[in-house]
Amino acid sequence: MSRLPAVVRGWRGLAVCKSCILRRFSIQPAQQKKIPNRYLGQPSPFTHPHLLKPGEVTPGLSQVEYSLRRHKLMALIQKEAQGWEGLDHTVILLSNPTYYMSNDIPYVFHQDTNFLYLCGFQEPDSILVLQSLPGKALPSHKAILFVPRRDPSRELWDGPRSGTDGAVALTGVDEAYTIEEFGHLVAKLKGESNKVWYDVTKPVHKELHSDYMQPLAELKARSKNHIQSIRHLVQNLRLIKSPAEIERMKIAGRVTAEAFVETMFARKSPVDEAFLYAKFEFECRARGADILAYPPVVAGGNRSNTLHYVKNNQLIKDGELVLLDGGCESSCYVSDITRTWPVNGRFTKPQAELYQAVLDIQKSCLSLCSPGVSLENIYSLMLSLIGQKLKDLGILKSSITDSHFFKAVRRYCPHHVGHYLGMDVHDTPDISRSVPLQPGMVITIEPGLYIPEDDVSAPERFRGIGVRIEDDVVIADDSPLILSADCPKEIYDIEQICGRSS
Ligand SMILES: [Mn+2]
Repeated sequence: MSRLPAVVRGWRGLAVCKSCILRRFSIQPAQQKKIPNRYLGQPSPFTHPHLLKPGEVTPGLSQVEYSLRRHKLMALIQKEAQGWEGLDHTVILLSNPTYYMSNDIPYVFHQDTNFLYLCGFQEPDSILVLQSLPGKALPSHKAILFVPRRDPSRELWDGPRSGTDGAVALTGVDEAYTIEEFGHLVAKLKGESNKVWYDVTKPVHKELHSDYMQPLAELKARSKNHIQSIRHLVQNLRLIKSPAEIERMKIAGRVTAEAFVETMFARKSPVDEAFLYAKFEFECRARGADILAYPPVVAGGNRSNTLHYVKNNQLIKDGELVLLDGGCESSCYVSDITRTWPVNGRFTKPQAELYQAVLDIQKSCLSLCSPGVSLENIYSLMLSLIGQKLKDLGILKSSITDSHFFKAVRRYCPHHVGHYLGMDVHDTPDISRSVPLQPGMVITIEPGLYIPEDDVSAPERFRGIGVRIEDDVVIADDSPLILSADCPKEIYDIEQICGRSS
């Protein structure tokens, strides 16, 4: 707190920063409540000082940052709510439940990212409520968490819970109650003067939804004051990353890039895809990643032409390429990188030709990553470039007519050039790819060429080869920042690494 500029006391225990340019949003929580001297349901600066600094809710992200996010959301609601003056606004977000692998055996818990984005609370079966204040204009609001109550008999099995005091002290929300008390709040929201913002169509916690929110939604649907979705507003905020978020994404990118280098170097052919999978995961986690961000694709030979190949259980033969599409999650932010390399350390001539073609296209696409250009724009460029390369390589006839051109190109690259990246791999999925890129957006650029072995129309020497090269890119005013820059992709560099004897 001491690093922050001078503050004056503001409304409701929040302090208003006088000197900040973003004065409208420049708030910071009141004096931080003391974190209980015990283990909470997630790392705290007290129990995990190697992960969190004082004032941080999750590694690298402070209570101030989370508070700012909530205020920005309420400011967006203020804009959307014009014409409904006089209503009280309540935002409700559910956490994820615990999912079970089999009877009594839970999967590792992973929090819903919209919920996490707005409060950083990492326990299941919780609810975040943002409530406008009577007589005060938005974005003024109160942030409340409903959390699992402390229960020694459950904590014996599942580990400590934060409880209401821990939740408030750790996250900096204004108030916390046990989840059983949520019903009292719902009862107050039934009135016509209450506007509720909640995702009825995609509830993330089925039980909490059917117990509390479904009946409320049905009641509201019969009135003129329907429940309004909140998802698109949260995604609009999540689309532009803050400097602190970019720092987390740099870590995820660097960790993954290093894991790729280790995996390329690890073992020569013949090698089991499962070994490379395990090696990649080990190297990510050994560097502090929490989990892999998704089941990686580790595809040798022709299997790289199956875009979502995740069985990863075949032997890769000498002379084959392996395509590894993998990423990790580190402190709530993910990476998503793809590299393709020869398991024996040497590209064959056709492999090198196809690889170089994809690399050239990928670099052209990267050079377009600047404000004002959209992912759709880059996709169009990618399709044209792929078409030209396919002609140069003799895979497409140069006489192909325009009407068949893009259909043929899409056969050899059926996926888009990229997607938004952040807390989720396919981040902010409801945001159109036609939106002009802005500084702070993070995207992937991942052109590929896939020539299945049974494609008799392609020259025989290319059949069974699939190549994708994927980098993670932060859009900036000047040149873009490549988060995966430490991951080699030039043929020479890859052969140097893969060709070294381990
Ligand atoms: Mn991707």
